[in-house]
Amino acid sequence: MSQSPIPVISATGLYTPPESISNEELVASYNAYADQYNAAHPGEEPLIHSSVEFIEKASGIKSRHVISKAPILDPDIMGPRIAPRGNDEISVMAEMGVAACNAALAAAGRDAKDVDAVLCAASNMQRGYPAMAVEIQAALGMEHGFGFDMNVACSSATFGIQTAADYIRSGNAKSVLVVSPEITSGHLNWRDRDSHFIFGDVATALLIEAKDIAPAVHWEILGTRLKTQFSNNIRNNFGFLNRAHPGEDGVAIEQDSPASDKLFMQEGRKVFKEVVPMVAEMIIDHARALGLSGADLRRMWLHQANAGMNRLIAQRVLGHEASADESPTVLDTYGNTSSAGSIIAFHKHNEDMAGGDTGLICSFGAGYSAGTVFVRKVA
Ligand code: CO8
Repeated sequence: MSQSPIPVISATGLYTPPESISNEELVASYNAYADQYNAAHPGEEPLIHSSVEFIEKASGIKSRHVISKAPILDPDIMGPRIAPRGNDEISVMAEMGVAACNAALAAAGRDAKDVDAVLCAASNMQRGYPAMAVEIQAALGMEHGFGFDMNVACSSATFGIQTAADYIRSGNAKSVLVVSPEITSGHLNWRDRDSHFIFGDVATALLIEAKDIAPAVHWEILGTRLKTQFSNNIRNNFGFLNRAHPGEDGVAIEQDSPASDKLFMQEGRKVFKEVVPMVAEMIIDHARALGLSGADLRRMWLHQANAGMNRLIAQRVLGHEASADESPTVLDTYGNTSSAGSIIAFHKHNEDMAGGDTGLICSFGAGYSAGTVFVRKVA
């Protein structure tokens, strides 16, 4: 009986927007807004200032990249402003995705014409249709195959990896791009003190291929596992039915209006408490099923939401406090980039590993959703 093809990660790609906002800049902007608001609303409960010290201590984030810096920092706007593009121009989200895909293709020495599928896996799509993935497929110059969008919030990329790996195993594709353009700045409420510091923009791409066509240096996918468990603790209520609600036009969303539930909102403390044990247990169970333990893991590329969550999860899995080498962070300069976070960590921190080293890519977030991808380097 012939064996099914083995899926591997052939290469990764990263697009980082050039502009970045430091905590100092972010807090100065929020505090100016709070002062303006308080002056305009005497007698109301005043808005309290945000603080650089709190942000760094609570999250580990020092700065974040964004695609439109000045309007985000303008207290009268506090959101990205992106010039509209015509239907014949590439969309912003596809453009970022294409940059990341091209970087992954170049790293693998693969021609886009030999790619069979594009999965655009991200927390927010710029539009409903045509699918972002199909636009990216065309912009890459692919001449065959298919693309579709998928959204599992912070776990979109790992869900994409398993989907791509299944296509490889079944013989439905030999070369698949999983691309995660995350424009989180568009859906973050920059006027919400509890969450205004969390997110950043970026795009990542993974090239998942059959081992027999992969470059000499690649990462064998030992196993993938996915989990979802419904929770309202991370949510936004933005959607195409908003305009069906009386009194709302579903388009303009003021960040301090009642419609701000159409932007990102969360019960951060509950998320922290519920997700840490869920993910640690999932990693340990999956490792055991693969005949692995924490001691076999050379490195964990964890979802980048919060440094404290990662510290606790890594400790439970490894049995000791993880070093920066065992569980690298990119939170300090990228913030939470949703599905892209663990992929940025993998992209930036894998070259020093040796053939035979084993690692774990792991995501967790809204849904709740979580994904584990165990990989072994072949070099
Ligand atoms: N500055 C100063 N003080 C502050 C600030 C601030 N900015 N914000 C809150 N505080 C104060 C609070 O008022 C509170 O004060 P008091 O004790 O007097 O009441 C105190 O600080 C503590 O507040 P919290 O309990 O909220 O603070 P925590 O220590 O819990 O830290 C975190 C907050 C960092 C949010 C933490 O709870 C956390 O990381 N939780 C998990 C978050 C997480 O991982 N979420 C995942 C969401 S991402 C995802 O799934 C993808 C969604 C799709 C992307 C959408 C794009 C927008």
